[in-house]
Amino acid sequence: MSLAIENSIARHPAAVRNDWTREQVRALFALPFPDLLFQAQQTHRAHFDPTEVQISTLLSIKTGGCPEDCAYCPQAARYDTGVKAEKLMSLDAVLAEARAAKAGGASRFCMGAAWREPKDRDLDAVCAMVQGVKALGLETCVTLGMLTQPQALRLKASGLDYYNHNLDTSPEYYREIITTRTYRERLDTLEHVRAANIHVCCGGIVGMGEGLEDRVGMIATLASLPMHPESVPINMLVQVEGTPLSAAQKLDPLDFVRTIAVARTTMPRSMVRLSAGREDMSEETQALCFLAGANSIFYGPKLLTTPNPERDRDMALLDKLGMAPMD
Ligand code: SAM
Ligand code: DTB
Ligand code: SF4
Repeated sequence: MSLAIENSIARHPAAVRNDWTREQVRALFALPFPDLLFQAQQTHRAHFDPTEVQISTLLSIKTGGCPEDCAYCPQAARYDTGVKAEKLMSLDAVLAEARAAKAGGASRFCMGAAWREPKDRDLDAVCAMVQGVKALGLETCVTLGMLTQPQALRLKASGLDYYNHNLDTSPEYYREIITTRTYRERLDTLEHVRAANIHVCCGGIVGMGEGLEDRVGMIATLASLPMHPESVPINMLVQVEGTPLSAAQKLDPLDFVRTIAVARTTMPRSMVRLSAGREDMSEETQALCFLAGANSIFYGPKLLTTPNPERDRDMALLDKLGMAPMD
């Protein structure tokens, strides 16, 4: 790292900048682990209580049968993964799950649909779900694929707090992962969400066989958006049999921790979410992720289609670490 950058970070560990270059992000990844973690912790503590973790519960409201070719995804119709295509869930069934999530301690309820993009008719139903979940006193989040500007405005009007739409990886590696929609289309959806005044939840996946430079490119792209996403999910690939990435080269857990630390350092005010992949992660790795600045998790025994740790296991881990869910 150049001395100027080092000095500027050291003097202002908490300053929000949207002009991160690849070189600067690369330099953070190259720091000795103790220096990177120290940096990330200073930044984290300037904005957050390091003992608090925001918890969200996920529900797949429309599972499987997706026309897209995302190489990691168990819900793509073209891969034989054993995930059965289902219809959109009913409002009542969704609200019953949301009530259970609230009783379990979640503060945000995230609803995911295996769509390329929502049809307007589907959006009516999702807007009713958002309204209903919000009325239970939960924050609302949905992830439905690409959105037009009018669709984003409709979701906002129904009370949506967050929209999740990931960049997934670097612009260069993206073409190895998805061919049925472009990186530019993803950025366009993010602009529509932002313009509708909905909070942005946007991150990516590591452990897809990408190189360090792709992790650099992904974080540099996120950290140089005009406004940082309020929430940045960092997923470790869940390898699913039948997907093209089922045997991808595994990522060293310490490189996962580094990715979290660089996300925290470059996006100081964002919630950095330790997302998919916790089921196969040791408690020690998860603890390091929290030390590196992760302050949010998905909570409950299922992500969308794959397993996540049981609630009591997570609560026991937080307790052991002297940490607690955020209100
Ligand atoms: N269909 C919508 C879309 O792609 O935007 C919404 C649902 S999609 C399943 C949401 C996100 O889940 C993807 O962008 C991807 O980052 C993440 N994801 C999907 N499969 C995953 C896997 N096997 N491991 C880790 N993350 C995964
Ligand atoms: C995100 O970044 N990770 C979540 C959420 N946003 C929607 C999804 C993870 C999905 C993991 C694979 C599955 O369970 O199907
Ligand atoms: Fe479809 Fe989303 Fe899965 Fe891609 S990530 S195949 S768009 S459900």
